[in-house]
Amino acid sequence: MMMTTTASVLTATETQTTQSPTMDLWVTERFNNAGFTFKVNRVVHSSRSEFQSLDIVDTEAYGRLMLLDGCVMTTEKDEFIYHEMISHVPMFALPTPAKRVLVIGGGDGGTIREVLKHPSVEEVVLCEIDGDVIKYSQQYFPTIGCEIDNPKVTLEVRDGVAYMANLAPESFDVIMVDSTDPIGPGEGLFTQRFYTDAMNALKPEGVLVAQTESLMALPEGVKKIYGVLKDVFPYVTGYCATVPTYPGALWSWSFCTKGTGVTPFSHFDASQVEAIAGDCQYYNAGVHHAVFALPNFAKKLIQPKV
Ligand code: SPD
Repeated sequence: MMMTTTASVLTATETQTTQSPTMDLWVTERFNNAGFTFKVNRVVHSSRSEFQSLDIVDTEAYGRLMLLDGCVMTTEKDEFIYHEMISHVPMFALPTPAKRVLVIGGGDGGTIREVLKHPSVEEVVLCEIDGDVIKYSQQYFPTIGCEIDNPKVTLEVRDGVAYMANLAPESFDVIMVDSTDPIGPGEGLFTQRFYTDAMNALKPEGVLVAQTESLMALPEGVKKIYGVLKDVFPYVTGYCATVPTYPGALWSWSFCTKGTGVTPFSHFDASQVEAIAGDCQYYNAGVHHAVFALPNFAKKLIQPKV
């Protein structure tokens, strides 16, 4: 997939824990020949795991921010948009409330935090390849990693591709692929093999959602991802919302089912949303409908198969 990004701007040797008042420190995510720069007040953590570099900084504008291999993964200020979108949209589309949910990636814990707002959930499996992401999110992002120790959570610290390949058929009501970008450790999570296994692991009336990248910064990548999804799933559409700190800001997620009549709206009941509305900063019944109204250029990239 054609994409260029950069290694973390902050390396271990440059790491500082206190900043002199005269020092002007900024971090930039460079993505496909454009960049988003944040003023850094403090470098909180900088390390390299078996899989990737992991940097945590306190920024002036977006609060605490986590970068993996130099790419922004989450910020305290806008994480709610991404995490509410990837979780509540599929959860409220189901014909019957979800009991078993699988999150692939998502080691920061934001997605499972949202999933656990649904009282029907008996178990959520969090399958994250990099244990350091889990560890440092719990340590440094208490409002995001807050549910990782919830007794309903089963942690699988391993490769999501291999995990998916070994699941029993029809194991989960919802599968959420909360991956990094399609380079590095996340690459396998964008393949036909992975999605074929995921379809097998999904219950007949289940929903799979995946983060499908930036409509503005990676249009050809988006097109390619949807091509793969449509080769596997009988029903594929997409939705989008603005995540200010992600490249190009206009972010997309897929909504895939086994073609058993479950669509984003077929079983949607706005009155059910009310039950958790007070706990959400972004998602509500109106948003559920609005996000599927794709701009024309996005429709061309996604070309829903419905
Ligand atoms: N370019 C950033 C894409 C990251 C998507 N996943 C973020 C993980 C947050 N739980």
